[in-house]
Amino acid sequence: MKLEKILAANMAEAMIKVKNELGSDAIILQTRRVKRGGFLGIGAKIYVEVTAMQEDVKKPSVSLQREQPIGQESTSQLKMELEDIKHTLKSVNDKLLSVHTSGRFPEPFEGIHSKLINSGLYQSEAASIVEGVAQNMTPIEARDKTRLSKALKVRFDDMVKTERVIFSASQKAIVVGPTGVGKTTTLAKIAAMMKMKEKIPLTIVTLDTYRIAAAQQLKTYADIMHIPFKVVYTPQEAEEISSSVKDNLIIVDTAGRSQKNELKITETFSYVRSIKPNLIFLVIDATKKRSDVEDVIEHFSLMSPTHVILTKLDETSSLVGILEALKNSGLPLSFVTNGQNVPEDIMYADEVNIPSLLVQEVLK
Ligand SMILES: Nc1nc2c(ncn2[C@@H]2O[C@H](COP(=O)(O)OP(=O)(O)OP(=O)(O)O)[C@@H](O)[C@H]2O)c(=O)[nH]1
Ligand SMILES: [Mg+2]
Repeated sequence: MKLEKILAANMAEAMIKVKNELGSDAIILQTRRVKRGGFLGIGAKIYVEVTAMQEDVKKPSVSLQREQPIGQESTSQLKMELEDIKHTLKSVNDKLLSVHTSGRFPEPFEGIHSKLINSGLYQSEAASIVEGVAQNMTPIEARDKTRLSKALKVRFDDMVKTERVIFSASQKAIVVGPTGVGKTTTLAKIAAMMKMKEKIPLTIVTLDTYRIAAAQQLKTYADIMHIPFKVVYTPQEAEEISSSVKDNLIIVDTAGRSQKNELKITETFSYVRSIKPNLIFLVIDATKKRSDVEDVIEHFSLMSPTHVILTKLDETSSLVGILEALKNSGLPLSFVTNGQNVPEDIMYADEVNIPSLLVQEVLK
């Protein structure tokens, strides 16, 4: 650093000297008036003293003089910026770790994919749902549960097909299905609904003569509700009743048939044919495995069901697979039941937000 003090008689002269000695880009650091010469202060002359330095060393030097405090500020500012950068790097790293996965999809999509499979979907069905969701959001966005729920719900909306059945006095409805799924109980619930809420005149018929207790169970319900009740023993009797009961909704109960017993299913079918029902409800127990439900749908297709009733929703925590099976069957869901109480534990399927139930199942 070339720093010089230049003494001159006045400022103009000082400037010329500075320029000559340090160049035209020299920086003036200080000017002051000083006394020089004389003796004991007598006869001294006033000069101008200029402290200047050459331009190339100006900045460090100036900053040393003037910017000491600013330098301290810069250090703490630098520290803060460094902290910021560290923080940002950490969160980027966290996010990268969160999207890292050994599965087919990044998390949280992989988790949903597994849940869907646990809930009864096949690999390809689960993947198609997850792909649909992942098309519209990033894995990071999917960490927002509300957003993810909405996207999943859109997929489940497509899965559920409901249809409200409008009963009338000219119809004949029959319930069929495997043993113990809730046919008789559900029939009693529907009968109560039609009689008390819809005020439709009706007759209850049972074809279940294999167990005395079965007919008795239904008769008890019919008696309590003051509904005519008939037991049918042969397909001919079934045909007679079907044609003789006029201006009444006829609701027919059948004996439970294992989906594995085709002979018995065919036997029930002969009764069903003679009644000529316009509504055939296949009753499916929601606590069963999807593969069982598919079996039931396949074997009871002989009866050409028009609708499905899903029972025991209160006892299941896994509906996704069953609803996919229903979707594939093309059969609309008409009612769901959610308890043993007659008549209250039944709802029209379109009254229940089934897609939301499915979302809960997957995100719980
Ligand atoms: N938790 C629960 N239990 C139900 C529901 N519906 C029916 N049940 C019960 O399931 C059992 C069988 O019901 P039923 O109505 O006798 O079944 P079913 O299909 O007529 O049986 P079978 O005539 O023997 O083939 C009974 O204990 C009912 O109370 C339901 O929605 N939830
Ligand atoms: Mg029964």
